[in-house]
This record gives sequence, C-alpha cells and structure tokens, in this order.
Amino acid sequence: MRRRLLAPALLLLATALGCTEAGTAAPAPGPAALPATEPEVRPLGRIIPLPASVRPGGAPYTLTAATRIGVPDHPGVRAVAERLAARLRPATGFRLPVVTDPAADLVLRLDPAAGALGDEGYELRSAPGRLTLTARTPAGLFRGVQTVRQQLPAAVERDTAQRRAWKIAGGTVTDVPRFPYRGAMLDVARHFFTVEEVKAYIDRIALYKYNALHLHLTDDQGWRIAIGSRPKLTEVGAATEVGGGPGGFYTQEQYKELVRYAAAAHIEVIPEIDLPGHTHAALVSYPELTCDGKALKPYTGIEVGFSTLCAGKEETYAFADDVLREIAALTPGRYVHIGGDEAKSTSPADYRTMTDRIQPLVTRHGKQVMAWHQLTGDATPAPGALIQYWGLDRTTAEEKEKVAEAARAGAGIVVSPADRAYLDMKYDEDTPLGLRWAGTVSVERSYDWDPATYLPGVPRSAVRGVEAPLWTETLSTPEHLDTMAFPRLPGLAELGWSPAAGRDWSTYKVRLGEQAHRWDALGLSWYRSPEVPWPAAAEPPA
Ligand code: IFG
Repeated sequence: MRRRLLAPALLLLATALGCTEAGTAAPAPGPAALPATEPEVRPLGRIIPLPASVRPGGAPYTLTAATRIGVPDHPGVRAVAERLAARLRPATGFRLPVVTDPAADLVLRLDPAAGALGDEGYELRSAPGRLTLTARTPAGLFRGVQTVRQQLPAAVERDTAQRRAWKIAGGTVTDVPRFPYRGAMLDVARHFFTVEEVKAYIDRIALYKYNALHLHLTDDQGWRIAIGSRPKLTEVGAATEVGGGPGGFYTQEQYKELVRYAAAAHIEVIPEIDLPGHTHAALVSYPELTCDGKALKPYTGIEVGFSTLCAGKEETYAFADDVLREIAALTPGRYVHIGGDEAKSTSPADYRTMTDRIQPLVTRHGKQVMAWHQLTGDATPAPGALIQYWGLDRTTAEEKEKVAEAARAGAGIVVSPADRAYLDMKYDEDTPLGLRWAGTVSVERSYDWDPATYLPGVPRSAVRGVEAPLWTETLSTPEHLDTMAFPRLPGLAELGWSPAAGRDWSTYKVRLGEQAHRWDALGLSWYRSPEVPWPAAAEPPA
C-alpha cells in the first residue's frame, strides 16, 4: 500500500479516526465480499469441517410442517433427535415430532454393521421427501446432525420463526473424522466463567464437531472446582481472578451438570489440575503446602512460573491424592490433565520426584494421564499418557525430540502449538484483546498447518489430534471469548476432522466467510478479520 502523507491537521484527524497508524490510509480492503445472502440451497458439503466424501445429486430434501423425525427405540438416538428437533423448531415453527416410525421423512438410524463409519462417522442421504442419517453410534448421528444444521440456511439457528424454505441439497455425504481427539480448552482460572457461559461455549464447539472440552480449572489466580476434602481451595482459592474480580467456582453438582451437558453433545470433559507449577491459589489456601510454610497473598496478575508444590513434603502427595481422587470421581471421561507446564520454580529433580508420585495417583483413581509436553522433558509420562504439545516454531529441536521420544515410547500426542492454535493470541498488532508472547496468529496461520506432520520424529500413529486452547488472562466476558474464537475455532476443527487432501486456505476462507450468516443468527461477537471474504451484509452484532 503506497503511503500517502497527510497534511498535519488531516494527519491528526486521521489518527483520531483510528487509522492504523499516523500518516497511512486505512488498511487495504479484504478479499472481495461474498453475496449478501446465502444461496437458496447450500451446495452439499460446503460446510465446516469439510466432509470426507460428498456426492451431490438429485433434488433437495425439504423440511416441512409435516416433517416427522424417525428414530429406533433407542434412548441415545432419541436424545440426538430431540436435540435436533429443539434446535429446528423455533426458526421453522414446525412441530417436528420425534416418532419411532421408519416411514418418517427425516430418519436417524443406527447401523452396527457400518464399520467404516467408526465411532463418530455418519452417512447423510438427502432426496425429495426423505433425509436419512446413518451411523454406528449416537455420537456419529450427533456429528451428522451438525452437518444437517449447516446444510440448512443459517436462519435456522434463530430463535424466532423465519418465513423461508428449509432445503438440504440432494446427494450423499459419507463422513468420518481424521483424528480421534478434537479438543477445545477453556481457561476458567484466570477469569471465571459461569456454568451457563461454559454451556454456551460447549454449544459453539459442538457445531464444529469437537469432541473434547479441556477445562483449565486451577492456576495461580484461582481454584475453580470444589474439593470436599479440601474446602479452603474454594473458600479461599476461588475468591480471586486476574484483575481482582470476584472469581468464583463450580460446586461438584454444577460441575456434574457441565459434564452432563457436554456428554449430551458427545463431548468428553477433561479437567485440568495444573501441578506442580501454576499452584499459587492452592498454596494460598493451604500454606502448609509451601516448602517454608509461610502464608501467601492471593495473586491477580498475569505472570507465570513463580509457584511450585514442595517435593520434600508428604503434604504435597496427600493434597494431590485428595484432589485427584475427587476429580476422577467427577470424570466419566478417560483423562485427567495434570498440567506440568512452566514449573520454573521447581528444580528438575523435584519436578521428576513429584510427577513420578502424582501420575500413579491418576491411574490409581481409574483415569489416564494427560499433561503438557514438559512431562516428556524432566519426567517420564505414565503408560498410555496423552501429551499435549504447546511449543512454537522457536521451540528447540531437543525439546521437540523429547516429545518424539515419548511418542515412540507409546505416548499419544495432541498438537496445540502456541503460535498456531492458541486462540488467546492476538490476530494482529491491532487486536485489543489477547496476548502476543507467541507472536500474532492470523486466521490463515491458525489454519494453514498439518497436525499429522507438524512435530518431527513423531510417528503419524501417535498423533491423536489437535486442540484449540483459549487462555483468559485478558478475556473476561463471553463476547471476548467469541471474538478470539471466531473466526479461528472452526479452522482448527477442520484440521482435526477433515482429510488433509483438498484442504487449502484459498477455498477454505470462502467457506469460512459463509459461516458469518450463522454466527449472526447465533448472535456471536465474531471478529471481522480482513483476511476473510465476508458476506456484504453480515455485520457482527453491535
Ligand atoms: N502459557 C501458559 C498458560 C497461559 C498461556 C497464555 C501453557 C501450557 C501461556 N501455559 O500455555 O497458563 O498463561 O497464552
């Protein structure tokens, strides 16, 4: 862009008007806009994540006032159907009864013999008068329902009756996920988010076929989950958050409600109790856990790496056992995440001592260990552990090699590079929210990489998938979460779900731009990135 020098007075005005910087014109306009309105019928497969196989053909299926949703006599399938009906009723105004009648026009069916569909795959067949979703499991039907939603006009997401036709393009979609682990992480420790706000985030990730919600429950600034045997963790440790706000916590009943709500979307909740670092809130609550036993003051800043449990004290392991026992009992999922990151105040020897004694507590309580990749550095991951990589381009080769060694020794790897997948990274220099210690992460940069080949020396078979962490040092409202997650969250879902072949930024960004109609219908406070061709009329809510 040619720099046009502005007369000083004009320069002042231009700056006041918020031009990107004094003396330059507004940034170059983004890619050409998309049509202001959606097509009458969305082409089959023009959704996110991109399905594995799409065979368009024939006339569309039309949802009508007479539509009935047919299910077998199976509670899991009926639950998926009821959720679909509940989603579609407000905008269509149709009754959409769920019936056990195979002659219904919208049918959800299980086919245990459809082995190729695996645990989450589905087949969608759409034709005049009949739409059939087939899967091996209710989870597969739930993933297929997200495709049904996205094939319908975005207006279907609205909660008031919309006068329009509800057509789904004709043809067949046969779809299976590339990776078994497709996670989104929400940090509720730096800033606390209520049960309703977390449920809203679950709704958002469910639309993009995520299947894991990693909840970062504890950190220096706050402890967010009640532990019956350690009441001070919430009496004291939950009373703060970054910036000095009131903080908060989940009772065990509230936490169970979150787990249930996620399970209804076939999303596994993975609780993280970050140890031995990131433990200041626990140390404030129980001073006997510090090596010198001195009482500490709550911390509401955003520094990291200054806290540690004490390897030489038996209290440490009694504490860890109390917490991990109760967390495991609240977790129907396979994993408990024990953190392990940024233990900068823990000696390597102490780190190994504590992780060697803490990991068996997880397995003793019937769960598998998940941890940040530092566990492969100064310690040895427990058998069957899931290691979450959060390094970045500048991470040293030896640190990456430690992860590769663990992978070759049997650990599963979840890839969430900070300079690709961290949704709390600023989009660019001008993003008001977020951090930038890993650099800025544009929409394209968050999409244009491959989890399967990202880490050198990690066997393809060890890569279980991808995760999109959203840290909340600078984010305190649901709107903040939406602004940082949209438009980057859907792209990471596609990296986890879609085949690598056929995925490229130039075509993806058009499918992404089309999603804006849906985000408007859902009322999301999304960021209108200049990288993406948005529909002419789609404006984020004021
Ligand atoms: N790194 C810390 C987080 C958070 C993050 C913010 C990890 C594993 C920086 N650890 O990411 O607690 O502060 O971007």
